[in-house]
Amino acid sequence: MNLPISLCSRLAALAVAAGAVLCAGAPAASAADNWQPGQNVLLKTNINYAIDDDEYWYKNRTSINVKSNLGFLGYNTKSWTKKISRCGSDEVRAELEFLGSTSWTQRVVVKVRLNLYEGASCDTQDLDGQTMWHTYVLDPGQSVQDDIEVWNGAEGGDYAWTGFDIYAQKAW
Ligand SMILES: [Ca+2]
Ligand SMILES: [Ca+2]
Repeated sequence: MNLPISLCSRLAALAVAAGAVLCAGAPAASAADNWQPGQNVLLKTNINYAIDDDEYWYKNRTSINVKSNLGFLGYNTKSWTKKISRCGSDEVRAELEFLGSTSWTQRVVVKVRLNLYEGASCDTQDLDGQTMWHTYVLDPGQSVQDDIEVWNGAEGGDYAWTGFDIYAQKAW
């Protein structure tokens, strides 16, 4: 007997609800195929900070560029966190927080959020602002650019902006 729709289409329709389509011919992540066991990816970043310390009569802006290696990811290193912070006007600290991991499909997953601390000094632990996590998925060799901003949600008009890129350099 002939089915009105193919078995594949039926499976696909069912799978949509589960968030996956399993039929042959579906697009696959091919760029990650060359990431072999024992190979690592070195994540690098280039960050531009703009940090505003809101004083009574004026805003004092500090602009800083930071280039840094975030760490390796691969078959042996599955995850890490790294925080890179800079201070403006001796009392407002913008901290870009990175959470890197290797997915089960061997892709690089980087989550980024921006934290703003403001207090009596650059060492203050008074967290006055925090963004949601921004998630980026990369294959080896790929990069991404974005920017994130955060306000002091507790007091005053302090503000921080970061524009950054993240590069998943093949370490092989
Ligand atoms: Ca201030
Ligand atoms: Ca504060």
